[in-house]
Amino acid sequence: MKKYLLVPALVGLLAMGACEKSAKLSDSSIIPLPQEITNGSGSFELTPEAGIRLVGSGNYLSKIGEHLAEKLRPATGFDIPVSFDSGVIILELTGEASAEGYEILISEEEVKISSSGEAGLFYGVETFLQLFPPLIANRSVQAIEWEIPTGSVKDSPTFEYRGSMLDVARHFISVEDVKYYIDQMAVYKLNHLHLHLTDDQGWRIEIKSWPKLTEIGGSTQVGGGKGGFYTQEQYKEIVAYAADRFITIVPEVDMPGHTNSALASYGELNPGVNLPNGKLDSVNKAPLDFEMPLKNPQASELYTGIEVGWSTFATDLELTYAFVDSVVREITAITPGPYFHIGGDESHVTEKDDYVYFVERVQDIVSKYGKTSIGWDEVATAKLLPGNIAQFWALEENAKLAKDQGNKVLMSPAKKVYLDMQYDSTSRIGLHWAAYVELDSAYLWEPSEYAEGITAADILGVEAPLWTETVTNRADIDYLVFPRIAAIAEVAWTHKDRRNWEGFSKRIPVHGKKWEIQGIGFYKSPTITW
Ligand code: TNX
Repeated sequence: MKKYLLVPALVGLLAMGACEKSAKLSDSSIIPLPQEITNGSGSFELTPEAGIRLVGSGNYLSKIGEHLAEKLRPATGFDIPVSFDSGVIILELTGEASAEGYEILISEEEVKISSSGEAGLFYGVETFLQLFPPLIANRSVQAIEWEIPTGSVKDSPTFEYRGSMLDVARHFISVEDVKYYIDQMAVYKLNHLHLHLTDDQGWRIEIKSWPKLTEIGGSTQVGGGKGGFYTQEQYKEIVAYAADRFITIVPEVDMPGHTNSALASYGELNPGVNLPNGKLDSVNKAPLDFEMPLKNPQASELYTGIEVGWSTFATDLELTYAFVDSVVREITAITPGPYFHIGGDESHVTEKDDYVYFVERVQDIVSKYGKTSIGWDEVATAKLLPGNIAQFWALEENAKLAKDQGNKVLMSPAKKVYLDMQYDSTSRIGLHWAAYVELDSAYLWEPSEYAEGITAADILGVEAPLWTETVTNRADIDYLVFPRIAAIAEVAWTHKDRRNWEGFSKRIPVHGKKWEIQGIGFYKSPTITW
């Protein structure tokens, strides 16, 4: 009798053993999916004795080591010292390049993450962190074994620009929440954060030579709340925080349309066709003397609604270009990244010729301050300077115009990557003018096949904007951004031949578990078995 009872128990034990053995590196829920994963046959266990050993030299090397240790310490409860002397987790910087590719080698004894660039090393660390069970995201000690499968990863991004945008103009987003967003972007290897700093409803960046922009223009937001703005010191703090995570800040001043907050602050910039109450007037058509302090003859009223396309700068006044020059000068002086975004969208009340003239002059100003302009796709109706970028969001013919001028396109098709689009008609916030964007839809597209005539060689990268007409707090951000940001990050990073929805849909629930642990209220898309 006993003999027979033993059999099922033995089978059970064997099955458990087999199950542990079969945990393969390639079954890990890494997002974005690495380009190459090779399985080993054992496992590496992180123990209380584990340390991080740095090899090489670079400004950020120690920070990368500390970043990894900080992520591992709370849930494991281990010390995880970071040093140049010893440790079973080796972070090796093999060059000084800005390379984003990396390799991970996991044996039973040690883990080696290497790259010729610090960004690559950082991404290797992010991938490594994703190999641990989701409990690693806990802030308190979890009594489990921290085992990961052996094997190797070889990875590099498909597109060099992988971004997201925060519209901090419609609703102001605090420095703290921007930093939180940067942390989330880093997990998914996004490397550009575009800040939409100005719009009709608010001006969110201190400009010392034009102080009323924030005094008046920064004083409200959609719905009439108190608004807010970043001082230049706070902006620098955001830039530095992002840089530590290999994220470049791309500042945007949207113009000549979407400018009511500036026009409410300095009426001198107002051609008089842009009052929210619909009144027309023709003041300021004559050139003004632009000695400070400025008179304020025709300031428009502050605006807290969500209509678009009704405001414009006076494009025929030299004052306007003196203004733009000061704004670009002050912002570029505190922006180390190569880009300055000039907006250019939905300027429906700017005459076509005036629009083209304006865009060309503003590009020259940006270039004078050593930066490359990015503009929403309409800017391609003007003559773009070499190297400038058109951000495709709506019109394929504009993307084509950019390509035909030899300029690159940044892909932000509203129907796929607009994070403010509702998931479906029941979504509690969001808009739906472009589409309802379910998680599978955000995943199932390929940048190099999306717009007629635009191939991989024409594409700088992919960016997912979060417009904030309906977004008022962090819970709203979480709900619209997660899980779509993970899908879009994979579209931007992982080569199309390696991507498929089935694989993604199996990996994303592990991320859901981590989000839950972190208190991120993500959208539980019904396309996924969470
Ligand atoms: C269009 S996309 C806009 C924004 C709005 C957004 C809302 C673009 C370049 N312009 O002004 O916030 O739609 O989805």
